[in-house]
Amino acid sequence: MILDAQHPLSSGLTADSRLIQAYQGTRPAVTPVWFMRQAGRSLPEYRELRVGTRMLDVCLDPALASEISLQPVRRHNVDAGIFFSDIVVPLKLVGVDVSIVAGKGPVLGKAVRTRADVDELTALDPALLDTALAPISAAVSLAVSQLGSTPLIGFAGAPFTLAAYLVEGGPSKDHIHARALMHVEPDAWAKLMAWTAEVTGRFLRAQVLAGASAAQLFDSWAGALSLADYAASVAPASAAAIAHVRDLTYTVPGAADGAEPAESVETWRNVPIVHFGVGTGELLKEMHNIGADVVGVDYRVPLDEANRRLGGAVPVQGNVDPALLAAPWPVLEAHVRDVLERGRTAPSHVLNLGHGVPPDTDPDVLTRLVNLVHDVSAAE
Ligand code: 1CP
Repeated sequence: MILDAQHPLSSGLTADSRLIQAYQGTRPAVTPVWFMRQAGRSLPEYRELRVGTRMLDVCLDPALASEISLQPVRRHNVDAGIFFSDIVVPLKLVGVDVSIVAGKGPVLGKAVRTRADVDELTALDPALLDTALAPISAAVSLAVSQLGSTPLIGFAGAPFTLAAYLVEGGPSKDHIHARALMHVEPDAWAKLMAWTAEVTGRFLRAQVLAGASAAQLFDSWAGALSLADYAASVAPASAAAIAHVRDLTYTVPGAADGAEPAESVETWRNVPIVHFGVGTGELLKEMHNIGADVVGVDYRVPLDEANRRLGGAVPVQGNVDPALLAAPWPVLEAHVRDVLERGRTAPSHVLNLGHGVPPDTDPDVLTRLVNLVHDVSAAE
């Protein structure tokens, strides 16, 4: 499907931005930078807005969700906004009993542990999201209208990471119940994954249609899986989730001018899709193969090695160790320069953290880091 003419990728507003260039595999003159979990926790202006509110209520309030998405862009001069929401929002909107407990994370009213539990959950009709996602679309449109030429990244949880919360009933270290269900009840597992892929895929598509210029799938807990289990029991559902945005295209404005007819086909682009996981060094190739354009790398695998594992042809995103944000500036600076250098081995690189911003991070360190990345990469 072609994005409508007002979409910032189609209108050309964000299509030439550093972020979209890098995601499309072209190295821009200056390396783009944004931070996972940049919206929220570490910003005093976020904590001020959040007083007396519940996380999921805020996610469903378009004015608040939009404002929080913009806060880090204003403050840090990052090259992208990420939409403020949570991976469990589409579960809530389709009727799952889930809340976000402060200091803990998503907690389910009832864990999905048996075949009967899966049948009960999957009886909730994902088509309900056609209307239930309206506040999400409204929040994205509002944020995009204020971001101008800075792209907004839409996101969703990958089916495994969502299933991990559904089956465990909340946060978990080893995801043992989810991994057990995969083998004890393979049919129920497949049904759960297919349902989750549809729910999360619709959430992602709604954000892109409302104006997000890129889409990131977070498989935060896929690092708990062996490569064999990932490939057989998880990757097909992640591919199904991504398929909800894989067909969305735009043309690069003006690029067809003067081009030979045969060249003009090259002006068509897919909305770029990023796939990120934690502890997924062994899975990088599979994570690319499910239909991603860009692979997000956590802090454990250096980018030159990640690039080698990916065959040298895939744009990478990452991977400053979030722990180093607390280190003395010269230590952090040396680390960031090293990440930039290793990132130069890949076709293109978007600098990010290897996981989210820790809540106690000094926001001024993030601003200084953005300037460093822009200055160092511009001088190369
Ligand atoms: O009260 C609060 O402020 C709650 C803290 C919080 C915030 C700010 C949660 C609860 N979610 C969010 C927002 C959020 N979640 C964003 C938008 C902000 C941004 O990135 O700038 C995004 C992209 C997410 C995605 C998310 N939620 C992931 C994937 C990314 C990752 O960090 O791995 C995961 C795993 C979640 C679940 C979740 N939601 C909240 C918490 C504390 C957690 C993790 C819990 C756990 O450890 O299992």
